[in-house]
Amino acid sequence: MDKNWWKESVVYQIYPRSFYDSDGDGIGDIKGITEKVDYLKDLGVDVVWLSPVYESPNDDNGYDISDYKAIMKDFGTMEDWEELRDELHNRDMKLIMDLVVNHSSDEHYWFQEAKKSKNNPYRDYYIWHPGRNGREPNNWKSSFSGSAWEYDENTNEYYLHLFSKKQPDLNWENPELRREIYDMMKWWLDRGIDGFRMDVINFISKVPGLPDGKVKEGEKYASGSKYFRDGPRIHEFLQEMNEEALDLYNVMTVGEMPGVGVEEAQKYTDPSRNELNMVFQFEHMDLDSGPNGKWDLKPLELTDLKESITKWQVGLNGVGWNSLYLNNHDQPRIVSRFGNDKEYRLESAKMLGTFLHMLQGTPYIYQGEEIGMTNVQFDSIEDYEDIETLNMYKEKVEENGEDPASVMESIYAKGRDNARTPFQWNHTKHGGFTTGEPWIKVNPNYLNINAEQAVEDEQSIFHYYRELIRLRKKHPIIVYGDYQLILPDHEKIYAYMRNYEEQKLLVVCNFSDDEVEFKLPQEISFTAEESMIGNYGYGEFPSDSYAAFTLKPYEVRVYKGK
Ligand code: TEU
Repeated sequence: MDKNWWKESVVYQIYPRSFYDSDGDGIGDIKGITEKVDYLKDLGVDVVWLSPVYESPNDDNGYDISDYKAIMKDFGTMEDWEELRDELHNRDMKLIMDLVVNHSSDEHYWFQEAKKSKNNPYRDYYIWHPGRNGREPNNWKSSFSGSAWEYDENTNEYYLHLFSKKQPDLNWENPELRREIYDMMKWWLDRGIDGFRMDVINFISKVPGLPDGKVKEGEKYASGSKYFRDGPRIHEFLQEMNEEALDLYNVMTVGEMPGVGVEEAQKYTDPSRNELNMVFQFEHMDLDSGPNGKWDLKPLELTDLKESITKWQVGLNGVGWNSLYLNNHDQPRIVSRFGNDKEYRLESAKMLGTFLHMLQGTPYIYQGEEIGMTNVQFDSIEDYEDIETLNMYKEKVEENGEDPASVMESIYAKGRDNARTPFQWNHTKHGGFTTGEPWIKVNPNYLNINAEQAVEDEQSIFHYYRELIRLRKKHPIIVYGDYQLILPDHEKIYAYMRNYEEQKLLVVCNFSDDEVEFKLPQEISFTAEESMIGNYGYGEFPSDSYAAFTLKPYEVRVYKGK
């Protein structure tokens, strides 16, 4: 397997709006991030991924871009951005930017022109269609509720928007549009960035004719994903993007790909195909979703997690490369989700971090994960800001007459604002995030859960994550070893081995609130030499008992041996 810097790195995702506000306007900004680069260096991460910082009307917090080459005024200036880049580079950290090119904002110049008339030169940069029997051109739904089409009165046609109506989809069939995107990418690459995270990049190629999807019983619109996910020209477009832009630079790429399967991901990440270094897949994030629409809840079955993770670990081994994540700005906080944020917050956060960082792939940490930030419950829907959450509430409660309390339960468990409450820096007002009024309320638990406390306390999740990152630098087996599941049917313990050259790692994770007996299956040959890390006083495990022991709630142990 080829060695690459991005395989050996740990990436830290920053959602700028919620990270640190340097000027007291209640909104996180770029200068705020620059003030915190030493905190990131101290944690030990190698790469920072910035969620969008471009000019945007903020219908979807920057994922609706109105100018790809300008910095959002709320976040600062291009000089601020250059300073951040330099401060990261001076500390040997890299910077990757979000590339959102499945859609733009409707306030982008291209769309402003496109909607002027049917023969405007920019018209074909977007996807326009006449209506069908006085209704939308097809039955696709938007990810953010309602139809995926919006009627434009002026030209008497509809435009496609897979997300909000302020996020019109770009028409990748148009070669001039593609050229503009590659030029824009080179413009950023020439400014010294180290790569891109590409938003919903497996949605950019749509099946010609945009056929209807199948409407589920009781629903108004259908998922059209069959006709735009991993579409007919996607691989061609990505290869072209490499030839025209990325190949000229030594950078990393990660494509966000809802619904992607492992076979398709093999193609996307096989280096000989020259498409992407890795993808964000969603299978493990969907295991606790029920069948009844958005954020329908279902408890996680550990055996499902094993099956899914194992499929990806084995499927990409030696073929492509995995990204590893349990959190991002769209997902609830993992300690509240697969862990226990009440009785075992520290233990379960450390166990989940170990589980993830010991797998094969590049780990991503989302801001606040390293201090064990949790989900939030605001009493009123008025306190929520996320467009997906607000649209979903409106559709379910106001249009379908569902019980508001049960809709709120879904939002508490799955809503995106769980990840977007301000970073908790210290125990002062608003968690030290801002001296003003924050754009979204701070989680009231900042008094106990904050970075200042975590940095001071040697037993904190923060210090534990530092150690996980340090270990990765020291032991190539963590990066390059292959993966082998053990105890596939156990409902509480997730255990696996890593193998590399003459070495082995044994990783044993208790995913439950109970004490559980672990016994190494007889057919597995392993002799422990040292205990590498653990969350109940590591280093103290008697080395002769590695093959059978009792795990405390959420305990994790990692042994290195032969
Ligand atoms: O997310 C795409 C995506 O997968 C989300 O729609 C996700 O499925 C959903 O939010 C889960 O509740 C990307 C960005 O990460 C997201 O923030 C943007 O809103 C979206 O694309 C549109 O750009």
